[in-house]
Amino acid sequence: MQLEKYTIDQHNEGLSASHKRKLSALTSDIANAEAILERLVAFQVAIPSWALGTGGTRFARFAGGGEPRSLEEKIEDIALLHKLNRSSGAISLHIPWDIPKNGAAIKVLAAQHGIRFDAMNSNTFQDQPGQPLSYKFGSMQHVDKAVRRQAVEHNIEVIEHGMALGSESLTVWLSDGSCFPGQLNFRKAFENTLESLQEVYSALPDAWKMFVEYKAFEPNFYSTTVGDWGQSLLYATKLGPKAYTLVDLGHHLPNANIEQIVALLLMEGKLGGFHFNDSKYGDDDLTVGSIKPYQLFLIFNELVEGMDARGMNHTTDLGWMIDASHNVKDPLEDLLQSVEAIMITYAQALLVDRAALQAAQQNNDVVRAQEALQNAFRTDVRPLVAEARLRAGGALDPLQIFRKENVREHLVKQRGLKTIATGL
Ligand code: PSV
Ligand code: MN
Ligand code: MN
Repeated sequence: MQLEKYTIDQHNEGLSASHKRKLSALTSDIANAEAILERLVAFQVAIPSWALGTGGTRFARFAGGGEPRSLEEKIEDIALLHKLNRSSGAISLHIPWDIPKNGAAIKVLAAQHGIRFDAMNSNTFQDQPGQPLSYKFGSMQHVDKAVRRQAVEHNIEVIEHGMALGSESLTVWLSDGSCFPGQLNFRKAFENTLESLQEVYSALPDAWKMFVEYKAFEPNFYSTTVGDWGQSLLYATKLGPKAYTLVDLGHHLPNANIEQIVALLLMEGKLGGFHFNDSKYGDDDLTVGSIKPYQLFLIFNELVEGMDARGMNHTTDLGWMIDASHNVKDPLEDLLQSVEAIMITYAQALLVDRAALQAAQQNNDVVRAQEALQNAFRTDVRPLVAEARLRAGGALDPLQIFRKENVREHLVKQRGLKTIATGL
């Protein structure tokens, strides 16, 4: 579906007066508004190829209409998001859910829409049709070297697909672990996994990074072989300078202090990137910022502080990816909400009065420290985020235009009512 530039311009004109009013009320109180705007315009979040269709639970999947039926259509959907918000200029692919049959052509198609390829994801947590050996009892941790070899070879293939697309990172998430005490020798499982990861690491091209994603539980419910940030950091440290930890917000035990994890990984130079989502109970993969927006703010606060302390580039030095997908919303509307939540939170973190916070910390002034954070968190920065979108050529209110232009209805007409997106 084509969304013409003049449609966006018209929409922006309609909202212009009220936007200007809100923006000037907000920026009159902010000293560094222009610097924040510049950073917001530059910031890009990768859309996961598996989030463009309705997700399911283990009980049911209620497919929506007009879902993308191919990788090409997924890229078209992301192009639409990017046209509206100008902050979704990247895609993260899952192999083999979204195998590019012709990598060069896919790369060109994506580039036409200003979309680049962020981390490639391998998949050794499912058996694929025709696969010789099963991952029922793990992949890289497996007691049988032949299974481990198969998992390593798959990862190397994923790297090759990524090279054709211009990606420069590989995310390895392993579901390996055990369901019952005694099932696994923890040390041997770790050593096997490390050896397998080392083999993949040695196949990484020079400019590439490897992200080791951890997860506390599920699908294994007694132990997970990359179960927390400590274990991920251990692997990443042993692997070498191209290996980093990837933080998925839904992968912790309840109430974990994720912002502290982020601060320490950054300090060690070992934070690789993010899978953004939100959760109330476990790995719920809900819309970013929908459940615990203050936690997200505290994470971004550490990110901004830690990246600035290390002189890192906010946009390019970490992998910013969404990993959310669920049952009841239009996936594209949901992704617009997730990206908006990330931009709002990033803007709030940029707004924190760092000097006031540092002074409060130095003087053990707990009340002022809390105020410094909450002043920023309680500021409605939406006009700033909208202004950044406007300056980048996007829409002041992406969701409004999505509904007004009947985007989903057009997609249903084009692709049909009963569509099943590839992937999950
Ligand atoms: C696992 O829960 C995970 O977070 C990993 O990132 C996977 O690649 C993704 O979800 C999709 O299942
Ligand atoms: Mn994830
Ligand atoms: Mn997950």
